[in-house]
Amino acid sequence: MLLKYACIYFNSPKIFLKTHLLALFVEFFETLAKNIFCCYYNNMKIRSARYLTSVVEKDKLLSDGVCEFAFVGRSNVGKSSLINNLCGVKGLAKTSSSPGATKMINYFDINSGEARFVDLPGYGFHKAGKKNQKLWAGLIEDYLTSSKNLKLVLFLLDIRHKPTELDHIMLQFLIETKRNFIIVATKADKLSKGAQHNAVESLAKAFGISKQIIFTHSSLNSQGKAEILEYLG
Ligand SMILES: Nc1nc2c(ncn2[C@@H]2O[C@H](COP(=O)(O)OP(=O)(O)OP(=O)(O)O)[C@@H](O)[C@H]2O)c(=O)[nH]1
Ligand SMILES: [Mg+2]
Repeated sequence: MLLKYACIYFNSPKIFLKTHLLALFVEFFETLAKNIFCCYYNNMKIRSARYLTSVVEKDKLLSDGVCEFAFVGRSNVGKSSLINNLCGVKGLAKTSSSPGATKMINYFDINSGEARFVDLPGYGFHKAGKKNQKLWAGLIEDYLTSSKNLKLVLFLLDIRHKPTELDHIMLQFLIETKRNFIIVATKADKLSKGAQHNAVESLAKAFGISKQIIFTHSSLNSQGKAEILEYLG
């Protein structure tokens, strides 16, 4: 790039000025696009992460143009743990060994307004009671259908288990609502590398999707963290 500018400059200062101004112009609009449309990340480097707010009503969902990454999946699959691991902050999102820990839509600010992580309540937890399950399903659906700033859904599945009926319903929902998504196969530390490989093959087959959008992850040893962050970037 520098060499190109040098050649242009020595051949014609006027052309250089024009080219330089054009480059500045392009750079300005790229920065503007990055901030407004949140689609020009080069690399997601999480420098800071903090809890922002929690929401239980559709009309309180945030809609201020900051791009969002949402974490969905069954209760206890490891959504909040994944958020904590990606952010490198223990206890940022509340985790629990009993399913049903996340009962609201919890927003986390990334890099002071650059992006947001959205921790959604889990589905399929029968002990939550019918009323709560309905409330949570409604919240998840409201968020996934109405969020204008949702850039990517991280759809989590426990690497040890076959997708449930509800997981298949979620997959169909994401496809029908045309959401970009990746699959994160969680708790990878529970399986050997060979078994992980087989589990990813079976998952791709069961869902009819490419293995390229399936990431394995462990919040215990951070396996897959770098690859997921690179994809988010
Ligand atoms: N071994 C292992 N355990 C994990 C991993 N990720 C999460 N867990 C455990 O799984 C349990 C549930 O984790 P959470 O992160 O709270 O799961 P969640 O999906 O947010 O659950 P809900 O909020 O109830 O929907 C906790 O006991 C975690 O410590 C992992 O990668 N490896
Ligand atoms: Mg949770």
